[in-house]
Amino acid sequence: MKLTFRWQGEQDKVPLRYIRQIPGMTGIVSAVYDVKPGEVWSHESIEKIKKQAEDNGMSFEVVESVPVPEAIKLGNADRDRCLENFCENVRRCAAHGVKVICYNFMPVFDWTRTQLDKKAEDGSTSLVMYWDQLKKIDPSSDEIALPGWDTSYSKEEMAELLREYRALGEEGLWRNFEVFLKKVIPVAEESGIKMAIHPDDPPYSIFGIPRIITCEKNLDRMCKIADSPANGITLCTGSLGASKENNIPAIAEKFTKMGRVHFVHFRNIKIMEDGSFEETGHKSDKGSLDMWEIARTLVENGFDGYVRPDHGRMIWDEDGRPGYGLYDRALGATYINGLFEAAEKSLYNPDF
Ligand code: DNO
Repeated sequence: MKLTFRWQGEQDKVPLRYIRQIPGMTGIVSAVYDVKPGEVWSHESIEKIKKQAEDNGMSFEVVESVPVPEAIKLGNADRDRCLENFCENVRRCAAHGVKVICYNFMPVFDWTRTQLDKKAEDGSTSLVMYWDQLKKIDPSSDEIALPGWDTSYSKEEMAELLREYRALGEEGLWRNFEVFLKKVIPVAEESGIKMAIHPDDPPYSIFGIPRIITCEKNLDRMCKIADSPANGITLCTGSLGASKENNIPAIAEKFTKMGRVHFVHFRNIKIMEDGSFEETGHKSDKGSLDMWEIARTLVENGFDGYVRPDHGRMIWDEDGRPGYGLYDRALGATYINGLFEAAEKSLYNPDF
């Protein structure tokens, strides 16, 4: 396991010199943030991140994310140009030592939560998705917005996008995903890059917008479209785990055996009776996922890829981007170290 930490460039409140002090930290996960989705990243920008990481004793081998523009997901007139640019970004990342590219294929919104600062009993705050809060939002309104969503669209653009995606539906989105994979995976293969799709978060449709990277069956379908190790997965335990139907250790076992898990986002969530969920501390007994079982399964099936603590709670009065403070993610990192060390030692020494 190679322990990594997300760093959102110079705008990130967490300095690289702090990240390097987390025990076992080998590298950062980052991206070029000042270029619009669909455009090409400059060599200088990619090289700069690499240098910043290396100056701080770490590597930069995982990109999260190269964004997939709506033109590709919708398959509209600008698709071919955007696909060429996406492929060029894959080649350029490879040229600067990147090994894995995490991306997602979620229409319009990335992760969806209804509140970013829900206070827990111990005074910490975290991201939550409560159905009763979500139901209060009228999906036919052209003003739907949730905390954390992209605010760069005007109301009219947003309404139009929602309309187009609802018309496209799941099978339409699969068709456009197939076009994407058939074009990008051969380029990734040639460049030595492993693509690692991030599951939809949460893994079901919201407001009638299709979502397809949601479950084992759909991950299977995706793997078959381009049958190559370059066509892989970011196993985000908290995203897939937000559906009770997803058995995370079973998914981890299957796709690790297939050689398709290249990156792991390691976090816990607590699912409530009605399917709402809260992000919790990483430890197994804080949430619904058995984190030990997941770590052990990955190790026993030969996983040797990149792992990062995912969202953390806000603790110790830290002020920062919800989910991406230093303190709780650092605690998550040390927990990851503990679980993987135990799993590795017990695997190589059965008497352990
Ligand atoms: C949330 C992250 C996601 C992830 C993208 C990958 O904090 O896990 O935003 O970076 O979905 O493309």
